[in-house]
Amino acid sequence: MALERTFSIIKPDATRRNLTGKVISMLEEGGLRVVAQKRVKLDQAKAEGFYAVHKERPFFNDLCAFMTSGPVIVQVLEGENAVARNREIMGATNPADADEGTIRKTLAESIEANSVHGSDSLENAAIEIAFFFNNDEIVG
Ligand code: IDP
Ligand code: MG
Repeated sequence: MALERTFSIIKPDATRRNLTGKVISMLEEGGLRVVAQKRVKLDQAKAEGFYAVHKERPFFNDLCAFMTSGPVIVQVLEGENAVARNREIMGATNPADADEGTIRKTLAESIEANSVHGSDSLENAAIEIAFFFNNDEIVG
């Protein structure tokens, strides 16, 4: 087991429905600790930069429009195997495929408006954390 940090976003569909606290509770109950957090509104450039890896995908423009449609909560989560653990707590990308009890099964509206983002590897977690946070904003 390894203590890791991962990057998380509570997406606009969740902030719009006032589910910020519900999502944080599910993360904490899953064994993760919020060690940095802020509420921000992404602009087009920030959303496109964050999702640059998806720029050739057919849903890229819709995804960036969705992610700039309202406030988001960006977070650094810490815990044992935090990257994989967070992906388990989140559930599958499409809420229809997500396991019972996961955030996406419980809360998500659609494959796009799926309530949370979570890094998919330790390497990407470090890149994504640095995209939003300075080191002095992360307090473990
Ligand atoms: P992930 O968030 O589970 O890692 P990714 O494949 O990295 O899934 O996709 C990034 C985000 O793009 C998803 O969370 C979702 O919001 C959106 N997305 C993924 N696939 C589709 C799709 O087929 N249609 C619309 N939006 C999608
Ligand atoms: Mg992904």
